[in-house]
Amino acid sequence: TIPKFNGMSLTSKIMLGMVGGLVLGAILNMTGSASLNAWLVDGIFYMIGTAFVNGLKMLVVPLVVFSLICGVLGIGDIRVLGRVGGKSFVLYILTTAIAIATAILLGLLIGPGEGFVMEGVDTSGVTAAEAPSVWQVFANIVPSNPVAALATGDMLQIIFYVIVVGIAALMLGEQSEGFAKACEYMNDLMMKVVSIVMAFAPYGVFCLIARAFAKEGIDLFIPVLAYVVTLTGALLLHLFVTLMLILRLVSGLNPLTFITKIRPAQIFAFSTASSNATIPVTYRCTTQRMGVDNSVASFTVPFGATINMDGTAIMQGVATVFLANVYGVDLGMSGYLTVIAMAVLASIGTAGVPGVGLVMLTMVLTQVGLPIEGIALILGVDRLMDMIRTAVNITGDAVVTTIVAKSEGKLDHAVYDDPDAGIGTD
Ligand code: DAS
Repeated sequence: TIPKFNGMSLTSKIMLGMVGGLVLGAILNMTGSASLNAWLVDGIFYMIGTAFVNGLKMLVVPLVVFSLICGVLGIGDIRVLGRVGGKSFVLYILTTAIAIATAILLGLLIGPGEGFVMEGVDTSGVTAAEAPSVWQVFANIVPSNPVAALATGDMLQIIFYVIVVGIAALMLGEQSEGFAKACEYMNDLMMKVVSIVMAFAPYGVFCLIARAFAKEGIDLFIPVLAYVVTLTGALLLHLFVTLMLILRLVSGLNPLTFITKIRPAQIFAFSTASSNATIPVTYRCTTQRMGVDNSVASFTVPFGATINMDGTAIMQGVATVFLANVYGVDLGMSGYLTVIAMAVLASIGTAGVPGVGLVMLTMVLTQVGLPIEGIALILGVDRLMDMIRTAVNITGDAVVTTIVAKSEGKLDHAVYDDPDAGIGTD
């Protein structure tokens, strides 16, 4: 969990940073002198804001490597991996792709940020990166040089290589004990690094927002509200309609029972904004309240917390549409298809800790040629959005867990249908 400083939680410090930056930026926009802006806005605020954004990018590669290795090693028996892993992997990817497609459609429908083009930002250099052909994308998934992939942060290749290494480690059986322990430790270490960087978020947010509003003025806030409304709408749509429809159609189970029994895990996910921290609650909800057998949940729940992030993918879809509108860049169909592919793969690599979805967003934006500075506009509201999307993330994990258990004959219907099953274990 994020450390608390002098009583104020990090969440409230980030909110304070956002509001403070907004107010100061607006004042500087109305009254600031050229020299003041030169050394304050384009000096100190630029330096701290950029350093913070670099700090976020610094987390991506090591975080993905170790959280994903732990996800694969957590499997145990390779045969189990094949069947349960295969089913859950397909369902996780499918639900995430549906999530991001819904998000982009809703974003294009509502058009957050439209009509507001960031003045003074030279978008001539911002052209959507030419989406490579799908054959290239899949051929290039295999890294010719894994060290280069790590160095350049080529996420597709890193994810592929890490999964292969994980399977190899499983094949070595007991010999991999030490390796698995080391990966567990490195994973925990990386989570700590995330929390160190997130501790600077209030200051980074303050400087990024102050600079953005000093340059653009208060009317920048209006389109951000449109972003929040669009994103929240897309998240709720996925949570209460899409996921429940999939559960009903694929497994025939009663969605109302499910949504009642998963609530404790959703509340915990919302308050911690961390899928990883919620794993024990998601695990207990699916096993003791819904009757999923341990042999399935023990893999699909942590695996889902590692690779399945429907809420995060939705944020990345809406944020990309929003920033494309704000920077006046027309991504076109190929651009949005690239976003869907990258967001699905980025959500695979996002570890379930607070705020990392934003870190992955930098990768999606870079891929489509949008300036990552645009993140400043949504950073202030991201903490609240993170809490909502994390609840969506773990709901997606639980839906797939239940579907896979049912398909493997590993779901106890008596428990699922018993309204009082497992009460008191949450
Ligand atoms: N908060 C992350 C999670 O735990 C996801 C995100 O940051 O988008 O799911």
